[in-house]
Amino acid sequence: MTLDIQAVRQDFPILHQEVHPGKPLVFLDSAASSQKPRQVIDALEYYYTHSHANVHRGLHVLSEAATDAYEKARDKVQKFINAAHREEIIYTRNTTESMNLIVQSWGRANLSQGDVVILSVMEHHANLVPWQMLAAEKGFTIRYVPLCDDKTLNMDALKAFLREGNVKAVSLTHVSNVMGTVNPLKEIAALAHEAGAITIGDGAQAVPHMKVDVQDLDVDLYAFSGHKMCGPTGIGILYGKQAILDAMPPFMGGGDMISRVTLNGSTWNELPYKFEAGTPAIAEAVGIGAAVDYLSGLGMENIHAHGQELVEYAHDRLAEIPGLTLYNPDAPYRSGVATFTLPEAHAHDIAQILDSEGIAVRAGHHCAMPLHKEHFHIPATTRASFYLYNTTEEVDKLVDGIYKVKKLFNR
Ligand code: 7TS
Repeated sequence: MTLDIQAVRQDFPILHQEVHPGKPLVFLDSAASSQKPRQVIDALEYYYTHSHANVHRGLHVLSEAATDAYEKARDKVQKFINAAHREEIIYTRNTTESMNLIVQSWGRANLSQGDVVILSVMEHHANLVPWQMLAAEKGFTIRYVPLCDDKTLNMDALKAFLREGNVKAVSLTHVSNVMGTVNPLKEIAALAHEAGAITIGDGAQAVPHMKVDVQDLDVDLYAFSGHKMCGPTGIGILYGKQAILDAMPPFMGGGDMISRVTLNGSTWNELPYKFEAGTPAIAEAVGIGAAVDYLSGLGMENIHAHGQELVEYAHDRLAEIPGLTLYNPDAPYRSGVATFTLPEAHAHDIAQILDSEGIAVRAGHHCAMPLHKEHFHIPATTRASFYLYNTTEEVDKLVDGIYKVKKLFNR
């Protein structure tokens, strides 16, 4: 173990409770939303206790303190993903809002009939539905990259789509929230650029688990959520290369995003404020800054190594269970999740019985309906997802819980 997991667990107050009598919480649903360490909770409390006022508006002490905290958090996020400039970090509400911003701003300005946008069958709805909505209006074509038998992205198919021409954007998840497949985003960005397309990365499941360096990846736009990486809900990030963000029109109009307003029209503020209309999620921005400090303090390499170790262990243990089907690719292309079905029980029944044992997992299509229905041809899976506070003992409890499900259904 590269992390002192017991020490890490002490940082997360929520983990130390029984959710049913005699059943301590085993939280295996961090891909949906992670828990928060004391350090982040304290930062929120400190902010509200000492520094709150609106940002960028008042000349008084508290407004300056709030603005300072809000902007310092931006610097932390910039450093965390190695963006070249602080102006390239836009605060949004979550990955979903970041993707909608990209589609409605960049997409609306750049896409029309005859153009092609490449997505994949493994995308979360956040990187599917906004594109479909705009395509219905603008008439551009969406191509979906299929998967290989080993549940990795079919790179030959992606290359073939790029060769066909007219591709304006390749927008792909960095890590699948269902399979944990890690897509080779750096290689994909190079291929897309060669074909004259921009690359957009959905980093919701990547940033919490691995060192992400946006300059090394050379992605043009990249989205992620604070709440999946130990930060609060209500704060997300859109990273974009400065030249691309500069050329993009605003997504929302209102206060803060303007330079000058007259009754005949308005001009826009500079980056990043052009995309931050209205009073932003100030405390939540401070919270994501604290989360970045926390993760950096433990070391993303250590967090990644721990995640890999847990996932290997979980896959090995789950594979021993008779009849269980796993929906994860082989190493080294996987991260953070163990997703499965049992022939004898529906995914929701499995999750409910596991919950009665204190084990929190998620069941359903995990907002990846096409992957379930049109690729795997199944209605639902059960997903256990792991994070820095999980242990191999918790994986053992999951396995014991699954045996209990089998016993109940095979009576
Ligand atoms: N993209 C991916 C890959 C995700 O996993 C999620 C959330 C999103 C986008 C959307 O993030 P949000 O913060 O805007 O909601 N995924 C999940 C999940 O797997 N279970 O619950 C939410």
